[in-house]
Amino acid sequence: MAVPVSLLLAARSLLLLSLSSAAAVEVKRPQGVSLSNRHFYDEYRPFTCLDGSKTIPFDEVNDDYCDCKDGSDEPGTSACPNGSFHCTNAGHKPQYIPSSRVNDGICDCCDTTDEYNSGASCENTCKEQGRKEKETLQKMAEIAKEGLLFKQQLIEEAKRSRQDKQQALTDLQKKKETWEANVESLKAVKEAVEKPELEAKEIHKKAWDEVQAARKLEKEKAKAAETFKELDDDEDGLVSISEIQTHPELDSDGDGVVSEQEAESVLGGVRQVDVTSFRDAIWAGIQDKYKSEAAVEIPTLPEIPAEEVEDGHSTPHREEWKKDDRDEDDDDGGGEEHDDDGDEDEEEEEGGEEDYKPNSYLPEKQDAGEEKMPAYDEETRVLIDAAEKARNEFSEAEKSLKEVESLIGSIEKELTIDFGADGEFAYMFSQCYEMTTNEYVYKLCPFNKVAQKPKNGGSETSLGLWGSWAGPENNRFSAMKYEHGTGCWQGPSRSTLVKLSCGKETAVLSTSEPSRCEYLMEFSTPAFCQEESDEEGGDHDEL
Ligand code: MAN
Repeated sequence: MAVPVSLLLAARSLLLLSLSSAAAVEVKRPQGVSLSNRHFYDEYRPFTCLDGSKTIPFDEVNDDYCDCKDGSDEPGTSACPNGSFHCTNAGHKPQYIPSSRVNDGICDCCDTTDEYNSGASCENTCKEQGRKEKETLQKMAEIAKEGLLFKQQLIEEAKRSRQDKQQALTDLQKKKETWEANVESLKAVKEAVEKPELEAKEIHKKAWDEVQAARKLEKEKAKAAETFKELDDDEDGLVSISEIQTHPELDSDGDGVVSEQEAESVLGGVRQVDVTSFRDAIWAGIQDKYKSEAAVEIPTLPEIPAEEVEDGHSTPHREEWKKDDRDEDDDDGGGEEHDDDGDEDEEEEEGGEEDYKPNSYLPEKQDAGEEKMPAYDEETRVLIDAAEKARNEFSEAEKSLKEVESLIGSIEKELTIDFGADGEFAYMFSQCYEMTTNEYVYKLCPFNKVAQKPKNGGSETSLGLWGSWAGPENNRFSAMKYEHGTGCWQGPSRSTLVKLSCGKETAVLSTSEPSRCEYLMEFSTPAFCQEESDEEGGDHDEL
């Protein structure tokens, strides 16, 4: 039956010891020498120090004078500072103690042999200690036995789960291919239906742009006609040179007066124009300069000292209006508006009259700029709906493909992790185990991360991400290393070494921080319970 190596070895040692110690009573050897070293101490020959450095007559062994550098000539006295005294400890474990403790009045060996000449009253406790140790070992052996049974189940489970995962991976690869094909064909469908959709939308938009352009033209015409009416002071249906001259802003040479020639030039070289010529040939040339006679003055303006206005220190409010107006002009591409917008023009000029009506003007201004494109016609709607549907189907397919790819990615990742010689550690993947100390809750999620969280609230600190197995070469799975956790202030990033032991339960047994930001965890798991192996046998009786 399989029992853990360590326990069997210990039990075997006990047995060997009781046998060897029984024999030791019979075999003559110097004080403090073990049975296996006895042959070095032959009373019929000179003694050679165990390090080979010197040979002395045998009667100088244990003569309370240190001859050998390695202390080997005085195993049974305290003469050599580096000597070792062997106690056989029959009934328990043999032991070496520093020979300085020999006959020092303190009982070190359970068989009392270290105090053979001190008069100390020592009691032989080897049997009792051996019994206790045996009990402990038996308990441990039982645990290991049960642990090993668990481990077998874990291995079986890991095998099954690995096969399931591999099967799932194969299925998912197939699904992925299907989704890839789906995505491709749905993309083609989408592109095919988006083309007529775009064309129809463009046609709709173009038609709307045309309507808007026509409306704008109408507005401009109306504005021209309105201006004509305003200029035609004598209402004879013609705008004449003298009527142009009443508008000093149309002066071109900067002398503040519109001369006859200037007025004639404004009128395109004639003395008077009718409404059609004005609208078609004159208005565009003067509309930027022209100030409507109905233009309003902004009420706050007169209160602003001239220097301030010049210095650019006028009130922001007014500046805002001016800016709005300029924006509006830009939007309109310099064109004029029909009647409704007349107020706006009035407002933008500073020399306006008292009929300034900001409240009636503002909403109209907004309405004019924000007229919405009418809804699509039925035919376009049908095309848009079809394209919309194709887009949805395409993006759903893309989503499904991404999901499948991410599943494949995580299964592949899991399959590459080293879960032990027989996959026995696989069961703890995607599990977490916690341990609470006075200050923190520690969390170990094997093959993933270690974290620490203050018990009384606060955020989690990473004590490392899964790095690698970190046991010695002949026992690699005895420790795990988690690295690159949260950086330690003025120090390295946090890391954790997890030492594994055999146990029936999977649990964190202890946590500590042996050096700042370097953590140590003891972790028990049945997966670490091991069977006896021949290489690990041997007599542990010696140095
Ligand atoms: C936190 C914890 C401790 C650590 C210190 C280092 O308080 O992570 O474990 O020693 O930071 O500053």
